[in-house]
Amino acid sequence: RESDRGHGLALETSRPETARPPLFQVVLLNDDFTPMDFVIEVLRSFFGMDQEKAVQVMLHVHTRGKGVCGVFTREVAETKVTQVNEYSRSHQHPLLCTMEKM
Ligand code: TYC
Repeated sequence: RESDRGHGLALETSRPETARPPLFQVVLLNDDFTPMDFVIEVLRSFFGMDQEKAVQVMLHVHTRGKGVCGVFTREVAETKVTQVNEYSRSHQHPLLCTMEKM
């Protein structure tokens, strides 16, 4: 944001400003039914986590109610949310994924 970077005069005349796209957290929600192993599989396959990280994030969601799977630009975040929700539904699990603007 302009206010984060200064007024753009004098000290920064030679550095062109580069726009940063808005970022979105992709968030996994807890539920009482989805098996822990299925959530771990989702975190590994859609978000590239190793086993240890996936267990850590799954347990965070299980105990705290929700948790961040990753931070992406809008289109990538929307694609992740759709793919995870369709995958969960196709396996008859109620697991839900959403996105939140940062
Ligand atoms: N609460 C689920 C259980 O006890 C596990 C779970 C974790 C479900 C994370 C969803 O996003 C989730 N089987």
